[in-house]
Amino acid sequence: VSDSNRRWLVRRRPEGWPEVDDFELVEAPIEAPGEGQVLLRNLYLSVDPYMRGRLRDRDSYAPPVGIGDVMVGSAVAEVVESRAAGLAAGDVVESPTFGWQEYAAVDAAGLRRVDPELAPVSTALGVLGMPGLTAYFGMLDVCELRPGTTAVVSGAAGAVGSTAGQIARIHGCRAVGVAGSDEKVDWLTGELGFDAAINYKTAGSLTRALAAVCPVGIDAYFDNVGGPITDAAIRLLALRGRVAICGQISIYNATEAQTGPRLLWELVARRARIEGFLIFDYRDRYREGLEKLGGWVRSGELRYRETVVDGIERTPEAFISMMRGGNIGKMLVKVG
Ligand code: NAP
Ligand code: FER
Repeated sequence: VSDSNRRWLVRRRPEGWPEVDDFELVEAPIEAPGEGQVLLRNLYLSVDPYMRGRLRDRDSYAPPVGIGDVMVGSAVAEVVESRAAGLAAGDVVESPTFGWQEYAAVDAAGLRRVDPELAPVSTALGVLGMPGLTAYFGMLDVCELRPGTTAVVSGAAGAVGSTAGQIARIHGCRAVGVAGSDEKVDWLTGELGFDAAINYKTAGSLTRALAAVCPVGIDAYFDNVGGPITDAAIRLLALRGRVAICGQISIYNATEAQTGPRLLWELVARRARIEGFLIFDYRDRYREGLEKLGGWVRSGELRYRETVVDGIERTPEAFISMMRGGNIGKMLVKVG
């Protein structure tokens, strides 16, 4: 155990694409845990698209991160010292409020215990954590998958998308992915068993490319990205098609005001539905989701991949790289 806590503060709000210099690495003393708290040592830090929203000076589901504050983020961490019942030194937990730092003293009440026997502990930030649950509820609840139908996923090689497409397959659907490189497309149609996938950067007309692999239309579209990929998917919706808006990463760094949506007339004759959702609304069902996802991981039906960047000093770089598509599967920073 070192006696200094390296942590990343927000130096300024990004305009457009985030830069490493929007953050500042400082050293602080390690805090002592109070009553009901534990001192945690970070093992893996998650970098996620929602962080771009938290850097904006605008309230959403949570207030923005303040300038000079430790950047927000969840971590898988090890208990160093416990002043809380039920947790002991050496236990591994997931902390959604940990922040971009090496150590934190946090309330035990907000922690989820992670079982190292079940799977590598890093999965608690990916397939067996928030992204996996997002895929699970978005696909099953919002998209209402039915066997034999066609499900399209954008951002398909990322943490949420790679899980969402496999959940479609597990439920007897044709799974089609859209992703940003040939290596990602090969992973989806190879190891992950997607029925088809297209590289949106080289496909030419996205409507034509998607139509070719969805000859009878799209019954469920799980959208992580928005923009032209989503325009194409909406044009191809089948009768009573369902669209789950999970995220719109293609516009998170946009500096111009966005127009649209403007293809909504396509929903009329198809009696189609578009619905946004937020994972936090499913809190009461996380246990169900994690049991299902854990079962599929153990049986080998659900596979996952992680792109791991080594060292807390590279956290902003990892975050920016993820926003630019540098990850296959879940992007993580290995800290401890
Ligand atoms: P991720 O997919 O692992 O990483 C982001 C990916 O976005 C990149 O790898 C990149 O892959 C893709 N991307 C970046 N710019 C793009 C563009 N202009 N067009 C198309 N794709 C682009 O991230 P994640 O954590 O799984 O999150 C995926 C989405 O889910 C995000 O939109 C996120 O905000 C959303 N989300 C929502 C909830 C919720 O509760 N609603 C919860 C978690 C996540 P390519 O190489 O394919 O471009
Ligand atoms: C995300 C994108 C957006 C996410 C949450 C949001 C948990 C919420 C945005 C808002 O409330 O404005 O990836 O993940």
